[in-house]
Amino acid sequence: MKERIIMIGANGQIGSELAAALRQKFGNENVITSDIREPNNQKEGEIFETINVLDKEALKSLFQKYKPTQIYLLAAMLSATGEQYPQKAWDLNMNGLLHVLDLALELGIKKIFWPSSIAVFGPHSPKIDTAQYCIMDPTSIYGISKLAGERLCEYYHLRYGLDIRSIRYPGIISWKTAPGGGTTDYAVHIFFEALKHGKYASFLSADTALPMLYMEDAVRGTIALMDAPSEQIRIRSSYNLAGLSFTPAEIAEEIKKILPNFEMSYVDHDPRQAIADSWPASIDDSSARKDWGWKPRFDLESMTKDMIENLKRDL
Ligand code: AKB
Repeated sequence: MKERIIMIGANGQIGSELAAALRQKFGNENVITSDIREPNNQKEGEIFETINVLDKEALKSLFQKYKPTQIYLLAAMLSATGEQYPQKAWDLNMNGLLHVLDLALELGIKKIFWPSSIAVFGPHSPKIDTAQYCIMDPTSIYGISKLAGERLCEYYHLRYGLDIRSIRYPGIISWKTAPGGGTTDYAVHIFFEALKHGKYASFLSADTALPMLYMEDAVRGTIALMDAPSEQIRIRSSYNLAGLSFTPAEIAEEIKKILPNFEMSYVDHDPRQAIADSWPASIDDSSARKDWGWKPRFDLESMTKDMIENLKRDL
């Protein structure tokens, strides 16, 4: 079957690179990107539509116009910004998802990708190699909305047969588009600052380990999940996915191997520390490996090298 994709929230960190990979795979005419803001780097031949996911009628018109077979819903408010605007975060993250799920049912769109996050875990979840199924007591509004979203996704699959697929993304590290409003953002900012100013003040403490994933792995993993035969997708809430895991002190050491003059310092009392402290340090992704063959390619050393090489050329 010929696929046609609509991506919502396509201008963000993951959307911009995922959309490029999907356009390569399916062709420009079959990938429609959308966001609440115009993109600043649209290329000739690419189709973009401005849309607010909270405007259900506009969303319906968009779906009726392009008749997609797949929706990627990436519009969301992340953890740190969510703590500043909890009601807005809940509204965007929940109602955006509900609009897409309901319209998918109404218009017969079968396949949906929706990202969850390691933020679904909380202080009582195991910290190391956090399992797919365990205690989940998220304390951030973002994590609470993602956990509720996971339950909705599974419900719409079980009750209505929607082919929904999801990944619990860890922090995503990338050099093309910066992240915005997350707790894991330091792991991207550190590279930009190391190359521009030779130093970085981390808002997380030296020993705060968090799960992370390099963008190339994230894009490859997302497309592999969406390509897998439906019967292989045994988890319809969201899959744990691991790449690498490190602390600010460890990444600083790795950067110093390439940029020996790099200086790292730490800022006290940042509100993002409490969010990070409630999250896992590492993730067990054996279900994703077993069900649809997930395997990351980048470790701390190769990711650091690739980031610095690309940013050096780009900055
Ligand atoms: C965030 O830090 O909020 C995100 C996430 C882990 O989902 N990067």
